[in-house]
Amino acid sequence: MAEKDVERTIEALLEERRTFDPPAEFAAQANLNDAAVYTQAEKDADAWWAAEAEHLDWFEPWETVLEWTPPHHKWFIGGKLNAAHNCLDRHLDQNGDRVAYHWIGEPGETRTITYSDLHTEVCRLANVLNDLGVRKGDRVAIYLPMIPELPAAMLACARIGAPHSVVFGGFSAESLRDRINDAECKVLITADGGYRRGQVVPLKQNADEAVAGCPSIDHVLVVKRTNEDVAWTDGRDLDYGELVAAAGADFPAHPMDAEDMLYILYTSGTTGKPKGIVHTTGGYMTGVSSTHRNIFDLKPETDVYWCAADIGWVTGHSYIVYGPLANGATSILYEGAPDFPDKDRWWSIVEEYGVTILYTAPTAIRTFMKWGTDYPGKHDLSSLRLLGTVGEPINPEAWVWYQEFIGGGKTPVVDTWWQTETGAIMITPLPGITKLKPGSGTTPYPGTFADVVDEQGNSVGRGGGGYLVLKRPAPAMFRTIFGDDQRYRDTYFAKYGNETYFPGDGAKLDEDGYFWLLGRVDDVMNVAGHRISTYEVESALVDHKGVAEAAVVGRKDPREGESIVAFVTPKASVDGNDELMRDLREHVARVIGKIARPQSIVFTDDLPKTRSGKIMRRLLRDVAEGRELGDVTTLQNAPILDEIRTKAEGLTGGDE
Ligand code: 6R9
Repeated sequence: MAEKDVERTIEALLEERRTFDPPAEFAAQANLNDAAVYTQAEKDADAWWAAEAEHLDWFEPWETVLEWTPPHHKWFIGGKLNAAHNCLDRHLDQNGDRVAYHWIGEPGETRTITYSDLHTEVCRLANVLNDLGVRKGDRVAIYLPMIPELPAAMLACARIGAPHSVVFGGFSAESLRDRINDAECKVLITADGGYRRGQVVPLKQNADEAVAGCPSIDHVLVVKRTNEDVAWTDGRDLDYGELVAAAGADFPAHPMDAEDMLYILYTSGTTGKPKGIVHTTGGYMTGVSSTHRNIFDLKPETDVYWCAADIGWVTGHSYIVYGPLANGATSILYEGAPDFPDKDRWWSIVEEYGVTILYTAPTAIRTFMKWGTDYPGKHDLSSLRLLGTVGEPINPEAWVWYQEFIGGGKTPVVDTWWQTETGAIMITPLPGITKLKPGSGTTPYPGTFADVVDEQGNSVGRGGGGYLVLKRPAPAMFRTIFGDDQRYRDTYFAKYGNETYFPGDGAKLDEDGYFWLLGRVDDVMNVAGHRISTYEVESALVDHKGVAEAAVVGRKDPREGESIVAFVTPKASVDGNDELMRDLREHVARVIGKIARPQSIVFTDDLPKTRSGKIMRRLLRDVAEGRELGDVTTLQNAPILDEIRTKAEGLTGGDE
């Protein structure tokens, strides 16, 4: 097949047939509905961000919006504010009784937490931490399940000016220890345990194991969540509930410099030790509150907003805690798994609480597709008016399914591209303005400058593909890697120079200038000299009616460079047999071209995923090439790999 044909057919897939204009009714009431916002922000990005920053409460105004000394950047120089004050105190006069979180525990209990309740809890906890010697600049580790004490702990730290380092509750003792030691945290806030799929996760036990190797930790504050017996080290371990109940309910929010550190969040690189991503206060709060208000079209008086991520990830930091609280939103906070006690748990929550905005990840959507439409079908989901997705490229089929079966065929779906490093959403539709194309993150958020470039850094232009870059800093972007600025420079700025941030993702620009995010560049395959992204082949597979989820990797092939191996999860009622295999190969040949046809297909009930739900193609590549598996510590479902490996055994011998 000629190269041009390949390009054309791949583009044909990418130029998804369907487009969706903003529904007129939605646009009429949207927070942003005039496309002039894009041109204005492009002309004067500093003015745009300054206007967005004005939505926050500042103790002292800033003098300079942006000071850019590439690769570093500082925002709102001279300004003073406090993140906890912005999330809590400023709402109290008017809206102290508004619900901040409807909390739902996995076993079924609930708690309603108003802004004023949360404020009191945070002030008391700040007093407890202060009594333990935590001062501005000291780091505090947080290792908690999805309970209200988690946002409270983050905000108590923010109130003092002590950067927090939240470690996801699903991480092991070893991961926790490495992260505590890297940031030299003084105090750890954890719980006896948490609930997941009806089981107790032994957080305190992990914490004990970790802290045994953490010389910087003076105290461990323990929330009693499960009330099971746990080991106790007198003097070091303290009962969170007892201390908070006894503490004073006043604690002034410390005025922080706009550039003071708000938190560190570790993200695992593909290799090496995790990177401590550093976020500061003024720019971060501006970015998350602006994007949350505009992209989710938040109406704080009436919306019930649910970001179903875990707070342990950046999505939870920005869009469960800081963004929504800064905007005075009412959120759902759900502790557990989507299939406990049954596979309709989320939909029963949406129905019961009248959720209006739902933000989740493609991996969850594809799982719901696999389970079938009966589960959402049992519930009234008509309260939903806007859906969002983040974390991975969303296949057009999954996007359309989401809109159809969850959004009732009427809601806009915002596909939001961003990273732990960027702090806030960077490429996204604005639901009252943007014409949507399923599978495309559409265009950069106002005040954000992105492009797609080739290996040398030249713009590929409309219709081309290459590497995604950001050409100008945005306020919520990270400032450095904790304790390792050289790694900051090497990882993100070595490729294209100090002025151009390289996120590590591949992308295409279509004829309308829409961005199609293709995932990590490490995942791009080279088939007979053609660069084909795993996303494109996966989308073609998921486009088949029998398929719920697919992961595609390239396997070294002496003849073709790489040959394509697909790992496919059929929908619940579908058999993964030879006929389906033949069908799928033909289907891919038809939608993309013969060149993209998988040489081998392995059917599997599940795919290896990180704990935040991203498919780990690197491990599937190891399986496909019959190698020993690489680092599996961030894997959520390790047993599935053995199963896949057994099924894939025949593969390594070469051709079919
Ligand atoms: C927020 C978050 C970042 C990586 C990013 C990219 C992938 C995220 C995406 C997306 C395509 C989207 N990613 N959103 N790819 N479309 N809408 O996920 O942060 O965990 O740091 O991951 O996730 O590859 O580079 P993080």
